[in-house]
Amino acid sequence: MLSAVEGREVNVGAEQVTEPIRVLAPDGSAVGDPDVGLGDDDLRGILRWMILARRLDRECIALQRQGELTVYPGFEGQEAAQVGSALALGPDDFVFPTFRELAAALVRGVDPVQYLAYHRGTWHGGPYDPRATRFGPICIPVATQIVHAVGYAMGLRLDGADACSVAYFGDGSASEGDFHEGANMAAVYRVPAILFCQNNGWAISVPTARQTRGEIWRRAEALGFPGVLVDGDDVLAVYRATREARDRALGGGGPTLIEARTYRIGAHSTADDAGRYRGEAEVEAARANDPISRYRTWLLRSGRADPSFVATCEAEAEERVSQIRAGVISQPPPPAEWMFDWTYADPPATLQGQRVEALGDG
Ligand SMILES: Cc1ncc(C[n+]2csc(CCOP(=O)(O)OP(=O)(O)O)c2C)c(N)n1
Ligand SMILES: [Mg+2]
Repeated sequence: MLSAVEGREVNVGAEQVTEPIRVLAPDGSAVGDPDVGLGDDDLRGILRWMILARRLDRECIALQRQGELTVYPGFEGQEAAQVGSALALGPDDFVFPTFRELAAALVRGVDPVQYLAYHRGTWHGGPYDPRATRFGPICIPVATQIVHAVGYAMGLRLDGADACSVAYFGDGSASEGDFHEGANMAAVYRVPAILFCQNNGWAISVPTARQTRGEIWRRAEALGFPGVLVDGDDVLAVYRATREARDRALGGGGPTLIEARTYRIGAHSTADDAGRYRGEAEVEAARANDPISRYRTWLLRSGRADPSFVATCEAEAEERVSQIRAGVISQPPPPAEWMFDWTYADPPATLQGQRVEALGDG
């Protein structure tokens, strides 16, 4: 039976209507047990991470507008989903991200300057060492990282390792064959994997309601493993759901599908104009549901932090982000000959011609 981990069901049908599991209501009041097994220092640390993540995200958008990054996919509004899930992992767990998990990367200890080399176009693919922080390369082809995460988890199981893998993906990615194939393999081989879907309601301009008729978290039951629906803007609920999924994975209980329902305030990326397909009213509603204010309100009201702590976090974020900014803009462009290197052992004549034209060196 999956009932212990299901969301509270209020209606089932074509609409996405199940009430997600929640610890904190949008106004910051506790509606579930806020004891997720963390001490006060760690609870304050969650806010520190979310404030830093948002500050960095906004800086990245500014950097792109200033011509310092080529394109950048923002995540404002998704800080709780990313920070809460990443903090629930152990050091040996391996994360397989999409292209939007900069907040999770920060938590894992990835150097943001190296990470952003990808978006600056100074390196392609693996600007950081995935083994150092156990955070895989930025993955652009949607849903392919799910297959990688499941394969990695099969390896973990064969090795008898005390770790799990996590695949992040979006609601749109859940329509890809890779999701279905990966999720089924994860179930059949009972691998220690967490399939973590951030459902922001949109896949670029396609709303979730036109993407799928059912609810994503429910698909797990059909494949024979637990699915959980969690409020993705409630960092404590996300942390708890991910922790439980991890405990299950490490205990031999196999995979878990987590659907974290959230909303992204900004456009799909700096190359997108969301005003062409979504109304301002839903964005305003999401602003009122902000994950950082929700958590900050709870921390302050419960006496675990005071306003000076919040001010310190903001000042620290400002300082760290200005260092990151300096690191990013000091990266020189890569040598122009890289455009021609490493693709062909014997470059065709057309490419040779272009090389001579660009570099003058044949
Ligand atoms: C295989 C593949 N098809 C299409 C694209 C183009 N594309 C990039 S992001 C995206 C939508 C992804 O939506 P979702 O999974 O909900 O993630 P979100 O962008 O909302 O975080 C698409 C179709 C791609 N990157 N890879
Ligand atoms: Mg989406």
